[in-house]
Amino acid sequence: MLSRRGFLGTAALVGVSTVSGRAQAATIPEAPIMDKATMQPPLHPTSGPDYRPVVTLNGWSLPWRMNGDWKEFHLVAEPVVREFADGMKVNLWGYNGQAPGPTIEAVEGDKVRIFVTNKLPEHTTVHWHGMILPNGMDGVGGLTQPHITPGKTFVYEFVLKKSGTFMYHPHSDEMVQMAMGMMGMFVVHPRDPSFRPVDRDFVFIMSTYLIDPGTYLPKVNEMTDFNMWTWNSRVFPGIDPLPIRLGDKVRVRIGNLTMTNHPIHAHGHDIRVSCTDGGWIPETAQWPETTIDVPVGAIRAFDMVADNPGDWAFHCHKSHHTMNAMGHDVRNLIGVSRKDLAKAVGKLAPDAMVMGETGMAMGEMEMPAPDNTLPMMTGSGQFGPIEMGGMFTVMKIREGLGRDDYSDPGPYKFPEGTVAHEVASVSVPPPSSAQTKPPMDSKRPMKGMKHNHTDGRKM
Ligand SMILES: [Cu+2]
Repeated sequence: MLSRRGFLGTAALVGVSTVSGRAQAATIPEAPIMDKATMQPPLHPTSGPDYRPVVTLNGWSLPWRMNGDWKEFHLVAEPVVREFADGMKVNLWGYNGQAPGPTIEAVEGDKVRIFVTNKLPEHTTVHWHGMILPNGMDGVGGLTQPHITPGKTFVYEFVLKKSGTFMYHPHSDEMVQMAMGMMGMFVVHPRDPSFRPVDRDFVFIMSTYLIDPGTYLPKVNEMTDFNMWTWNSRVFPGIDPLPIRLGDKVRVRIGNLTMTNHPIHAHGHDIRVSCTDGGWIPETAQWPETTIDVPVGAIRAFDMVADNPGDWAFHCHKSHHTMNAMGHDVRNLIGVSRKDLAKAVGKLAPDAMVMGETGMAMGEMEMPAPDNTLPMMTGSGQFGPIEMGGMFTVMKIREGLGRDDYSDPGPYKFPEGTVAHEVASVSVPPPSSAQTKPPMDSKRPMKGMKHNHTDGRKM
């Protein structure tokens, strides 16, 4: 919920257009603050042209007020605590209480006035990624404007020339500020509501972090070796599912402000790129896909018809990106006797993790977990462990969901006889351990090694 920390609430903010005159025009609208990382219901417009609002995974849309014919928003850049999933909180920088910041929604042709207050310990700016606007509103510190020093408020004013999907982020000490989570999505709805309308419109932005297990702060100088792959600074199982009514037309808009591309894969449906940060793709130029690559510093929105009921996995297809911390720098020990190796490794590095001898599936990895981190793969479904993390969630397509109902409908009830199952009459013997042993005598005790019992906590 929005906190009322001295601020106007949604209802009070939206559609208020009473202010006019020099004194009032100089006032700055209150800045709503969000204190939760759960998906907030869509924010329907109560003034101006109508549109179907988006829903931000684990996020919210920023309320505004009308001031004459200007739509006014107020972003506050500030340190925040973001929960990545149950069991892990991270000190980030963000906007209005969360990282990423709230989604800004407006309509093509709107005049927007966006106040930005800097409550960070260093200067910042806001760049409106993909927007066609006057040069002096582009938010590049030093190049197109002075940096916003701590404690100051700047105002950006521009007209939204085109509809589509955009982002905002600092252009000021970028490496640090984006690595600390400063970013958000900016959706501009078409002025003509009959232009490619959809029933459900989801939004999220991708960011990555290197956060050592047991610590609370990202290492901002890292360029390639991240261990937290997030959608809206959340990781599975902390990422909201996408509840969808069977038959709905669905749009998913995805921004990428990480250091690498993400091939986003939808199960059970074909999807088509409908929009990028450059604009709408003509329908004649679209083609069916099941995986859409989202390049660095770019947006891909895809449309689909949700005509296949079920719990459909929806994830980045880079397998390391559906893992949480501690999944890296682990040696491949498939086929190696773990008993001897765990002893040897445990002696040298008591907290080290040893890959299971048959793989890394749930139950094969054992080690004590430090505070404030997450198992590398986790989550469970109605049939057992899901063994995922990071950039993974589920499209839950169900008959008869209410129009604005985004609550989790629970696990899918599979029609009888439609689930893959064990065949009782055919039995294949499991590989004997002798077949997978390395060609050395692993039974011989290793010199100087003692048993090192862990506390048995499973990953
Ligand atoms: Cu990825």
